[in-house]
Amino acid sequence: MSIQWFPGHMNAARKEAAKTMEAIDVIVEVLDARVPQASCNPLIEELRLPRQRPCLKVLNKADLADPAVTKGWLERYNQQEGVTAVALSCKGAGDAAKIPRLCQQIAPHRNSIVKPLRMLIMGVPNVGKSTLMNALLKRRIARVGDEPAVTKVQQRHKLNDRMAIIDSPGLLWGTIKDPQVGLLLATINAVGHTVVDDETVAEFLAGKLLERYPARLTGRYGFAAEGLTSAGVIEAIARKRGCLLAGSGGALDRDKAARILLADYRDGTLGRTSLEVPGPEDEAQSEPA
Ligand SMILES: Nc1nc2c(ncn2[C@@H]2O[C@H](COP(=O)(O)OP(=O)(O)OP(=O)(O)O)[C@@H](O)[C@H]2O)c(=O)[nH]1
Ligand SMILES: [Mg+2]
Repeated sequence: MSIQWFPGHMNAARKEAAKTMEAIDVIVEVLDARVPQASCNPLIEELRLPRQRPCLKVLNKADLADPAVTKGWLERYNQQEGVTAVALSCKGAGDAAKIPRLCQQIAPHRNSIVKPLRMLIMGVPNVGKSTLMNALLKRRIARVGDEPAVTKVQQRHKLNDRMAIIDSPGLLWGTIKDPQVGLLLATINAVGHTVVDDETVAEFLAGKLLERYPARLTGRYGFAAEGLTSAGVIEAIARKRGCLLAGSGGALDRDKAARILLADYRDGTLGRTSLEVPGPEDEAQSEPA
């Protein structure tokens, strides 16, 4: 199953990003710390490498990820040429304030009124780009929300006389061929709801949780996870939460149970989890844009 979600504004945003990239100094690539590799958009590399723009990878939502795994990802990314990586949470007071300092280190020659430091925030949808910009500006300027494609056009703001920041719309790439990547992106709510249904995503997530964090399922919903399949997890949630289809004589409402699991995962109710771990097989993503 490949996922294709590239609404019209994304096409425009891709062109706009290519143009903006000519006149900026550092790309601030926001990733979701729970799925750092799946949320690395190959399109960003494709745009920035020919222009030799350095990149600060921000593993955002670190408050929702497993800290030990995040550390491993930081080590990996910090070894990449032209890349500096940092983990943070925009929910943490003052965490975002590290960003201008790090960008300044990456582009030390841009530090005056004549040559201000220009930072372009990019990333897949819903990773917290606009939240990060608002945190830096210490004002709620950009609209944010836990759904993909909240931001539709770029927004440029001055941080001070020597620094400017641009927020941009979340970008995906043409066709996400690797089903694992597509489902991880859908799990973090980065993909439009029209292209993948909640039950498929929730079953995928249940499989990941069974593999890595089965005790969280037991702790939250009160069933023994041992021996369950991912479809069995959705059914067990439906039973425990009394999700029944109206007028069906007691058939389980799997869709409702799926939405419960996804909501609990996305808002951190199931605890801190990392759905991808750095391993030899997770070398740089090679999906063509
Ligand atoms: N737990 C947690 N939630 C965050 C963090 N940063 C952002 N969020 C939440 O993530 C959701 C998406 O935030 P946005 O800032 O709208 O994301 P975006 O990347 O601008 O999304 P698009 O404009 O749709 O591409 C919102 O519900 C934010 O409150 C974080 O560090 N931790
Ligand atoms: Mg946004």
